[in-house]
Amino acid sequence: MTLDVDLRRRLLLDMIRIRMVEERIVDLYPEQEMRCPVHLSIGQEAAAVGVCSVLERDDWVFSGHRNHAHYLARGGSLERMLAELYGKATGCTGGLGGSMHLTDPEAGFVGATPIVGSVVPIAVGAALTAKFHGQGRIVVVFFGDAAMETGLVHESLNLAVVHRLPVLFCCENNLYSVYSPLSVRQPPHRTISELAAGHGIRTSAGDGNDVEAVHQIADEACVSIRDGDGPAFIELSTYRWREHCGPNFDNDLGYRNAEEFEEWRVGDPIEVMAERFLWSDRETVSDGIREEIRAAVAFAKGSKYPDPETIRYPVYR
Ligand SMILES: Cc1ncc(C[n+]2csc(CCOP(=O)(O)OP(=O)(O)O)c2C)c(N)n1
Ligand SMILES: [Mg+2]
Repeated sequence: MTLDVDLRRRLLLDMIRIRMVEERIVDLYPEQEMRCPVHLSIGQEAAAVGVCSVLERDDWVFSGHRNHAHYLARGGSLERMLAELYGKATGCTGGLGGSMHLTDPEAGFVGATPIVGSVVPIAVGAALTAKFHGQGRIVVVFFGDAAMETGLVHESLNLAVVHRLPVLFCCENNLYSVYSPLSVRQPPHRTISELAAGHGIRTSAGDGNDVEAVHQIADEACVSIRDGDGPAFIELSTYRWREHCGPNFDNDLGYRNAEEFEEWRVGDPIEVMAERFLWSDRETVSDGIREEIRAAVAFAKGSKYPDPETIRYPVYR
């Protein structure tokens, strides 16, 4: 099925915008004004954009430590995201959370938690609420391949299947948990989607760097969830370009080789899509995004730090 031309353009632009935001974070990080760790999604934009493109306004999205792309693809405020990274009171979490705790409930991005796998049961709880209220809302939760090695993700999958909850589990398989490849963590003859399928959940897998393929896989899964058929699981293959945490490249560390990196770099989700899509205004569009980012950085840098008194509010209020 060929997607509508306006949709294809939007998918491409959303990926470019996310890439440009994160590359700006790369430039600014050495100034040491963003004092939180950052886990960049550069190279993984298609998964976030493709999945979020099938969602309705009322749906809820959750994520983990690598959540910038999900937040932006869902329509979270860029100004408030950058202010959060700068630890400012205008940040989306009041400057108290940093990069790994973004939230924009108005946009339908409920939140993110950085303990591996920990957000998954929270999302399943939200799906139970959504089912209880019966308004047709579905919940989407993004997590990495390593989360599939935590017990609570399997408990969550089981519970979601038993109660036929309206939740889409999106596993972004980028092959690594920090420096450990899947090959030292999981048996070679068993894929992540097979592992999920063992729970009796509707499961599919696809090229997570092909935004149109992601859109279609996610769309089919969400249609099934909205039809009341219970939860679904999708495994999206992708690759992180930068170091696990931080703005640099770390290929010199030797945990992955140059050939593997180059293979994935050539499969850049943005360039793959840009080649399929003839357009003449890439420069103009990029200039507009650059200006949006410039204004958001100025907003973030110009905002005040939170009053130290507020640090107790989220705990004791
Ligand atoms: C329970 C727990 N153990 C260890 C960590 C440290 N840690 C942070 S991210 C990460 C790897 C996560 O890998 P994956 O889930 O595949 O996501 P990716 O970073 O590849 O996007 C680890 C081990 C943690 N945050 N939580
Ligand atoms: Mg991973």
